[in-house]
Amino acid sequence: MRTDAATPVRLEDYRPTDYLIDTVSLDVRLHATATVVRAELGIRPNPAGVAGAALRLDGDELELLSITLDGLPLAPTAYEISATGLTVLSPPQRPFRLTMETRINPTANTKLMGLYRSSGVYCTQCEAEGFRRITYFLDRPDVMAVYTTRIEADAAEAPVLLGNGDPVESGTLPNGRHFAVWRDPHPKPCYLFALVGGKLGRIGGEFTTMSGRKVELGIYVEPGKEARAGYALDALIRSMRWDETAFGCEYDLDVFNIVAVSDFNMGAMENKGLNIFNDKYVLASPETATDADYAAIEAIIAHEYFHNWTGNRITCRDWFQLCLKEGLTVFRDQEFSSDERSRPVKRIADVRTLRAQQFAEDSGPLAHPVRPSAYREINNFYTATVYEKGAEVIRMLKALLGATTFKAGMDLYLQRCDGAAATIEDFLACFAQASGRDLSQFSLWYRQAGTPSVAVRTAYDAAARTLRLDFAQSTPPTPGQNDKEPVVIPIRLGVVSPQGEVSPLRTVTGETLDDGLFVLERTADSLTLADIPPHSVPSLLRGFSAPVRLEQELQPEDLLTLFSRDADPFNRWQAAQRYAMRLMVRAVEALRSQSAPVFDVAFAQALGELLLGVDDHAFAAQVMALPSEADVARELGRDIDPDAVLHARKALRAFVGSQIGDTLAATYERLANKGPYSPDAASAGRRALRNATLDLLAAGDPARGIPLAQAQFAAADNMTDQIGALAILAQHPGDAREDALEAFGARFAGDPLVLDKWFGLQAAIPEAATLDRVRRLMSHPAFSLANPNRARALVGAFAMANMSQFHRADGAGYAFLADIVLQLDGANPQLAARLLGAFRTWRSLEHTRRAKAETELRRIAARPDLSPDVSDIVTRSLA
Ligand code: B3K
Ligand code: ZN
Repeated sequence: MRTDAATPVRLEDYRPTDYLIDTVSLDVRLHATATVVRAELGIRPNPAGVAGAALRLDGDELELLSITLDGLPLAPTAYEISATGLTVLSPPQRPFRLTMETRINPTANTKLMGLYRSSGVYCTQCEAEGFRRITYFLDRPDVMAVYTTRIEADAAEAPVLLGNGDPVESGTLPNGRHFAVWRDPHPKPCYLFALVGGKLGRIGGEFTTMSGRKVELGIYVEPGKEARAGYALDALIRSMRWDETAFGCEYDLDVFNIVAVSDFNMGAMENKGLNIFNDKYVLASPETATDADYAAIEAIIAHEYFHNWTGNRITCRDWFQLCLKEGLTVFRDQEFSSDERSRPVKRIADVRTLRAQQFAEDSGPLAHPVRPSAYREINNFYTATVYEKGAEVIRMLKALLGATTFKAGMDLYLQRCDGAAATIEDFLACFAQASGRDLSQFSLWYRQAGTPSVAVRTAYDAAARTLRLDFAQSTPPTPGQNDKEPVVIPIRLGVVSPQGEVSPLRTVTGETLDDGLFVLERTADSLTLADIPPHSVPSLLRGFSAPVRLEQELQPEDLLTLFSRDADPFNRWQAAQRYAMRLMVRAVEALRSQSAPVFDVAFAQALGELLLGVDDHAFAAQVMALPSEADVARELGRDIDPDAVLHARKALRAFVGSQIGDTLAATYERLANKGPYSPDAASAGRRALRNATLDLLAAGDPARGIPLAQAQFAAADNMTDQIGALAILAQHPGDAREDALEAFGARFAGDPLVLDKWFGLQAAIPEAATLDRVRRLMSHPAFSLANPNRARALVGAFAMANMSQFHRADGAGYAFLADIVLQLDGANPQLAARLLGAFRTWRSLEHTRRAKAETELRRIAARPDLSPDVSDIVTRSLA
């Protein structure tokens, strides 16, 4: 079916279903190619629907074997089947039982939606619309039912059988088969359904909830990898405790299971009581996982667990409300990681991601509001905008209302909407009630796409000692939204004087700025502060208090003041980044006019001074990581020449590395490992800074840095140090690099998750030979395009983490990706559409590349029978 002509689903067209499904009883007889699913649905007319309407159930790639209504076979004239569903033409207008048997083929399911097999393990993925690939159903989140699942399988093939909820029965059957019955008492939408069957190893734990309920915890992994699941279990227990303390949310079943599988389209899935994870976000050991992996495991384990309240108990009325669960749950997992680790460092890392992913999305053809108003393929809306910007909107709400009122609003939401399929309006109403405020202008953040800019002009009156700040906001047009309204922007600010922080901040009219918060609501507004000493510098948007671009003219000396003295760590980091950005943008301009870039010694010295007095290693590591090529490209905005950006950044790194080489080398020595590896935040911070100093040292003085990297690579007892050294070596062509790559590839030949790092690192080498290297690696025995982790590690890294090579001037990078997308589309459209997203910035490139990118996008668009996923992305990209 061609779907580019299909009518989009629109938020404004929402209406309740004509029927409700209250109970679902499933009997799934697992078989590799012919699984039979018997579904008994307890259905009744919905009082809110149209009386007497036909009952249209969704279905996809199902083979119907039988259908009965209240136990009697349904006449062939009483129903119709199509490629997208089954319609019972005139269902009874009273409660009734519809029983259907369908046959499905899990082995042929390469889309990884519905029931499929991953390395022989049967597993499911139903969000957003996968349940219709298991049985005919009202596959939408506002239909909530109580599920009982009986799973039957060959006992040798699938000794472990898991379902949602609590186990109620199990037993053996003739012919080597066995069964298990699971019951989930909590009504849920079908996207939260899950089952697993396979040979799996288990580690277990126990958790006692705040009201004394004992919960049995299990983490299931590939047999033999149990020891690598310990950190995930620890993170789960900490998450459960934290959610009770921070949000009062208690777990509500006797069992909580997590299963790790190796073929998964995303990170993980919050199925009720049975989370299914990409094994990349469960398995960790010092030798195979980096500190960043440990942090990601902690965050994702927490995220999926937190969904139990924000997502599962309170679910979404329709998929337009996706941010209701995702934005809020990202906010919650970010808070958790901030409490478990360093809050400022977590904030810096999150803002880096937000800018890299969401700002990039928001400024291109795929821009959409946090709550979109129409979609052709919902799977394409699991985006940085829905997730990350969605979390920023919650954070702003907290900033505007204050922590206490925000808590009251959350409590009201968790109590009032519990058990409901809710909307953003329901959510905001709780905060409006708790605060007594009108949140209608605030709600614009959900409807209006695009990243607002806030331009600031400052004027100091030396005689009056006043500082006037003039703010003006504007949001650029985005697809379908040309005219923008002003949004509510919380700007946290301070003033850094030569004597230190000006506190408290007072306006000329005598008001104190509570918490240093200024709220910009109109297109333009101003603020005049009293008693400001001369040579003070305003520190704006502290902690990145709103997801906006700040345009503030700051001179190098102002940036140095903020960098060395700002009380807000985020803005200290931001000042250094801004300084580096200024230097790189000038370098790009210099390269454009064929002159050599000139840098500023003061900047390098400031970084050196930070290292001399450093106590927060993780923070310093964030400072040393200069803005990425993509950051620079976004700053330039248009007519981007990725080669110039690459060279400008290389040149600045080489300059800094050579200016402060001795300090870098001394810091590297001082931070050497003592004692065995531990993934805790402080140790991870030390390793991060040590690797960052070596990286800059090697950039400035390869003769000094490369041997150190080689030694570190050879001696490393943990993956962070090993891959850190390898990443440095990879930047420098030559034998040292090739030898290390070969040694690493041989050492981890049997460990696909580790090889992913190796694939990714090679795909990101910014050299013309990389595309051929990537092509070669595609025929490596460990590579398979069918596995999403492998595809993302190699092809994804090339397209998204190697700006200069994906955007090669000859267009070969674009052609390569387009071929892969077309090749993958038939098998796994979700993955194909994700990879295609790499084109999202194509319009901001210089004209030759722009034309080449367009040619490839048009080639994809012209292909008949594209999946809805790819068709949607390519159409919007070209619009
Ligand atoms: N809710 C899932 C994502 C499902 C994606 C479907 N295409 C994981 C998460 O956000 O927690
Ligand atoms: Zn989520």
